[in-house]
Amino acid sequence: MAQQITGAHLTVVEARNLVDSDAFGKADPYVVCTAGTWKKETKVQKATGANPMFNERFEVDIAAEVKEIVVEIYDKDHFRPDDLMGRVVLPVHEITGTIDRWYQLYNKAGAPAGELRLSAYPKGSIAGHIHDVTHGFGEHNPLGKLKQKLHKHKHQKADGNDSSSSSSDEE
Ligand SMILES: [Ca+2]
Repeated sequence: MAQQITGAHLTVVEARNLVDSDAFGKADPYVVCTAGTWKKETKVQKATGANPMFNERFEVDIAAEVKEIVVEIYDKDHFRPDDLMGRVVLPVHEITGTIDRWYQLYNKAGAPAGELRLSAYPKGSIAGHIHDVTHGFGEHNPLGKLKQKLHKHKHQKADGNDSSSSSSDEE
């Protein structure tokens, strides 16, 4: 049997069709990635509701006994525990080359709860690195930042919200 990879570059790209259950306006989604004792989370995308853009990349350490990366989206809440919006499990053995696709999310009850786009490739893979650069992923990539800006702008327009300043804190 092939040796398991010891690490991966994982980009949390964006989510769509999340079930927005925020009690006060739109949901404030953030993503938590766990692989055994390794754990990282994205920034909170405040009041972005059902279709947040994250575009954050992590270097995941994958210990020999770890067989899956658990990816969960939560809605940040200030006065009660954060709600789980959706969850997907990415088997480590599927990260053999470059993956870039939409994953079905499920809620606590096991019902479909929107989709999450993830991109991943094994640590040390050249093909994956080229993919990342050409697609503008990664926090240090200016193209990635620009994409995020354009996405935000588009959504503000669609919502009829033309205020360009930082949104008010509604939590
Ligand atoms: Ca919230």
